[in-house]
Amino acid sequence: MSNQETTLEEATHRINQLRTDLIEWTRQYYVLDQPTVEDHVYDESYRQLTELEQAFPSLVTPDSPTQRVGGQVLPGFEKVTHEIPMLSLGDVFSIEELSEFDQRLQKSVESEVSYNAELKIDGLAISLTYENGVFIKGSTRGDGTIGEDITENLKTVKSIPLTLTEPISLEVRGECYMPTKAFIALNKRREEAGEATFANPRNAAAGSLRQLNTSETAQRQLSTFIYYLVNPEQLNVKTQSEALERLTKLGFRTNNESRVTNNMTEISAYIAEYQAKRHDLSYDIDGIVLKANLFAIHDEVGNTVKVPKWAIAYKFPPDEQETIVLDIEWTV
Ligand code: NMN
Repeated sequence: MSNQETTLEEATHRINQLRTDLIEWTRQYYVLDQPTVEDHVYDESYRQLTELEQAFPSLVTPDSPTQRVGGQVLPGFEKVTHEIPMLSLGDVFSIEELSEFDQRLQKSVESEVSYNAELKIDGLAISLTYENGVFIKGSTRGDGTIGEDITENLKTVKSIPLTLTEPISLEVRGECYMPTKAFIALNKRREEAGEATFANPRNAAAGSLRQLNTSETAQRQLSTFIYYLVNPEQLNVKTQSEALERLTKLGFRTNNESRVTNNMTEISAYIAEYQAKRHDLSYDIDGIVLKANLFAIHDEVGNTVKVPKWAIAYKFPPDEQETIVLDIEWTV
């Protein structure tokens, strides 16, 4: 397309079409892990959009796919107050302790409790705020009450939608992490450049999110799993498993390994399954999380000062690979 001959009207039309396609392809690729077009098709549309936006700068919008590359140099990170605190989770290290937690909860609500069992992703907790479907603020957990504004860094993370599929206002929380492959590649690049390597993907993700130059964050290939809807009544969902489905439809990446469990036998089976599979996953996990599936139970039992009473984390014991490393260190 020759830009000299392209009118503003034609450019607007073509840009809208390219953005619609690119946003949907990005969602399929980064959110659903199911690309529907080949890379060269995506790359060609991206190139056309970049060229048109260069020729018509007045048509560049903050939610354009081309704005994901970062480029801002931030003076620092402003503080953000979490109106609803970002609590951490209580944790246990054995099935017995988990069973005690379950019995306590069942007793306090006087009914049988089903749990949504989820993987505990080893990353950093983040909070995302949308206004009328547009991403306006992203922050770290910090001390739970006050975190840091990392909006510009999070805009470069491709699995975070800049616009939702519906124009609604909401806050969600989840985990930002570095996939194993990206972590290995990053450390290799750093080693070759004579730079210090990161000890684990979690540290690498933390360092990547706190870059003042956002184009550095953009290169780190971070990803996300969203696992919490702050006001579920807003979307009229009654359970955590329903909330996750709704979040996926809104455009968020959710983890598809979660499962509703109805008793300790099913919970133990889930734990055993993922303890065995953990090194086959493309990201690090350090345990599983159980959340009472019914939101009515969350409201009924509430939180302690620090942790919710309706959820618990079960941490995996050191596995064989780690044990081997420990043994080697021990004998050296
Ligand atoms: O930096 P971005 O634009 O996300 O692209 C990185 C790589 O990912 C490129 O090689 C691109 O082709 C690929 N990609 C492919 C699709 C697709 O639908 N095939 C979507 C997004 C990115």
